Amino acid sequence: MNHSRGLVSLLLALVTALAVPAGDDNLAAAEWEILFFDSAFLPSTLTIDHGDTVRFTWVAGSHQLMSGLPGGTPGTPDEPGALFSATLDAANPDYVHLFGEGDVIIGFFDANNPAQVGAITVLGSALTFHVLVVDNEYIPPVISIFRGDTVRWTHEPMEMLHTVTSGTPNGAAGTIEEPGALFDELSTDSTPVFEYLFDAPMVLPYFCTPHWPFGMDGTVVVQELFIRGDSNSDSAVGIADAVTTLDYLFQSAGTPTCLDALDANDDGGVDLGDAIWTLAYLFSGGDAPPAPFDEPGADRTDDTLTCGP
Ligand SMILES: [Cu+2]
Repeated sequence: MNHSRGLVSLLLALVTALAVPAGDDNLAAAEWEILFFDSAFLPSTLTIDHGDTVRFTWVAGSHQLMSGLPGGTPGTPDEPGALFSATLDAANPDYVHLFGEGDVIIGFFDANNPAQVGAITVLGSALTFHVLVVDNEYIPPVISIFRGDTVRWTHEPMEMLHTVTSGTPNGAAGTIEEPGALFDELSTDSTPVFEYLFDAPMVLPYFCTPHWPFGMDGTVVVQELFIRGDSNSDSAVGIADAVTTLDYLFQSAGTPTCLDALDANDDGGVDLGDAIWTLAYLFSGGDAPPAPFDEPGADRTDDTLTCGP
């Protein structure tokens, strides 16, 4: 621990003495652009992730960008200007808005030309994953999701009767592996869809009661949501997180439960650069960790780091 504290002091001296390199934009949340022509937006509809930003850029004409809908109900997100309002003209050539909340559709329009309306669909963090129940198999047999996600098992038409039964055939009573502890559902032509929302991190095996002897089983891996940079999982990012990362890297401390959180710069690995990123963010004006940051969320980028269970 003392060594890590010493290293923190050294790194702090470095990050405050050196100019902090600007963050790689490729690592950050996406930025989208909507162009304002005389009498059209391009594009007028967008689908983005929550945490992304949209830049509304003036090209021609004079515009009054408003969120919501012309005549939208006061007190709702449709109320004109409830979320944002900005003049776009030659003197004010752009306006940038960060869409923090997901699972919403945000309308926008030009108050100078109210016939011009658009919409931005902001995806939330929870997703539904699909598993096909077919021919003595679950396809795909293993899925990795995050807490809050839903899995939907769909019975292939004309298939024989199957089940979607949590646990293992001989799982110990009182454990998550006990047969049917969480669910035990028929998968048939008359009951073709079963959905389950996973609200806790876990590794859950499941099987088909009639066909497990033929290898019909699967696994759902449910990862925990996390805040990037929050190495010690205390729901905030501070100097102790840099220490936790350094302890893990250099002090043979045990492996933290959420390695994804240690990847402060989201480059897919945990190394010294992550501790430096966190210290630079905290003490010398460096970029914040990429999403999920500030609020817990999922990292669905394709790296090998995981967060529990
Ligand atoms: Cu079956």
